[in-house]
Amino acid sequence: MTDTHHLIAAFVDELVRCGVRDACTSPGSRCAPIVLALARADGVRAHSHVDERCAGFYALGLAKASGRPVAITCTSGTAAANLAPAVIEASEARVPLIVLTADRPPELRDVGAGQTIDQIKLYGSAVRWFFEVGNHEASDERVRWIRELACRAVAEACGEKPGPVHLNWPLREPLVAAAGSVQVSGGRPGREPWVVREPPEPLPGDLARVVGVSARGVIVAGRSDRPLSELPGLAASCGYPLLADPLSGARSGAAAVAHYDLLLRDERFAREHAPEVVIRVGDLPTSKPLRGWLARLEGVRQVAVDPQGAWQDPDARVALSLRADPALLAPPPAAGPEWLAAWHGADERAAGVVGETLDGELSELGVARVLGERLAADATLFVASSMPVRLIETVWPVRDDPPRVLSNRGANGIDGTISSAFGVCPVSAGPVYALLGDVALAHDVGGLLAARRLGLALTIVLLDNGGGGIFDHLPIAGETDVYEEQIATPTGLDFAAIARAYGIDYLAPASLEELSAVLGERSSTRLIHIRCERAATRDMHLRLWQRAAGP
Ligand SMILES: Cc1ncc(C[n+]2csc(CCOP(=O)(O)OP(=O)(O)O)c2C)c(N)n1
Repeated sequence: MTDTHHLIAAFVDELVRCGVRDACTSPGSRCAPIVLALARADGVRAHSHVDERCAGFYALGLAKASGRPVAITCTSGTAAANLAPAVIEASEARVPLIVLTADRPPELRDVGAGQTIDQIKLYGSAVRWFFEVGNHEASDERVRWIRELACRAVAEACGEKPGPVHLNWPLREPLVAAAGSVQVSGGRPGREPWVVREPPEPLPGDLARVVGVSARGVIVAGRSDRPLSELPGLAASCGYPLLADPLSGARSGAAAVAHYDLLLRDERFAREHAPEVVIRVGDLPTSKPLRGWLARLEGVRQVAVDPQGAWQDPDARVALSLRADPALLAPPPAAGPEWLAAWHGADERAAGVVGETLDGELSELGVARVLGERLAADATLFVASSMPVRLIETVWPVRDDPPRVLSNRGANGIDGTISSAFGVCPVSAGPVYALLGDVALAHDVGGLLAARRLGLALTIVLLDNGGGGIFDHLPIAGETDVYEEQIATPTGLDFAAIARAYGIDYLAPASLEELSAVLGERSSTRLIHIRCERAATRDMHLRLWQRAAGP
């Protein structure tokens, strides 16, 4: 047992005082001092993972769902490199992670010692702050310093632009301290943090000042750090149609228009319903027709609202970047009622087209629709990049009590979806679901280990269409000599056997009714296997788009 163990124990104690409640660990020898401290600390749940890549994505899910920073540790070498995908997603999606990598001390670097790589600034510009911790004696002075370091790590991760921070810890032997031999020293009375950094004040935004006169406006809402639950009220009060991606948590209320993705495929509708002003809140929605429409609007004032003033403008159309909290917006002057009524009339017709086209069939769109109708208000759906995120955007209805929807849409990777969905489970009161494709499941199949090892209850809805269905909609699908093997990449996996291997329940409903009937149950993790054909899915999309685009 060394001074290092005392210092790490003080550091972890300080993380707890600063609001950290969960930590992810993975096995190793070099990281043992940090793993021991996290696993033995009061007030921290240590979630153990075999694979660091899974651990990173699990931590991401935990942090997204809890709204708290999550600590994560791993051993030296490629273990630390395996956290990179989750660190990058956390940076893009602005999620606070505190990454604590174990490293060899300086005398063992660059001299052929085992499991040693250059870990200095390993994650490059993806972290808000990097710090090489060094080795220190556990004097009162250094205990004070390490407590302040922990506060700073949390403050940087939860700062104006939240994101990951990286602390690299050179650790010398002995790496093990017996239970009860480490004292947690220092610390302010009453479990106060050593340093409190006031969070940035939420800024109000006055849309009345920005818009000025009564105008035909629309509000466009995408993924945000927290559900944009105030927007439906704001949109209703000014009569602006609310075009809200389910990821925004705002597809709700009297002004919401559910089927904008379909409506804006009709060029005439898009032209005739061009607004005079656009208020954009959060990330841009995924919908290609909506993005294209926003990009084409000429002479229309577009205002981007973001608490951190983030640039969400790939087409350079934003005229005003309003740094404001979406919860503190004063509405613009109301538009005339005929404006919203025109959108609603079209939305109702589009809902009819969706109903006719889906026709109660067990299809990818049908499954997405059932989830949108049936998931309870306290449920969370973790939705994969690729088609699942687009399916729900296309067919989810407007609901007064929508379930929470999360996704890894910062960097749009298909990796880590299972692990992130599992990370949501321990911090959610309601049931948790994942919706993903077969390639995404194959990518993170190791994430299934969390079900049994951590005793979690996740309902995985697998849309198994034999490869990456999204590519069937792209020009690459025409390159038939290479397409199937190199791009669509059907995996040929036996998912029932995979479920058995990981000790999770397996169901294969034969109809949407059977699917609906099992959605409510949950006591353990289960895989709901929906078999579908890529060609049939593509045809259904084409039918839907053609009908929506009108004669
Ligand atoms: C980590 C990562 N690798 C590759 C891609 C490119 N990619 C986008 S979608 C996709 C295929 C996904 O297939 P599947 O999960 O079966 O979903 P589907 O397209 O059928 O909805 C791939 C490989 C990505 N987004 N992220």
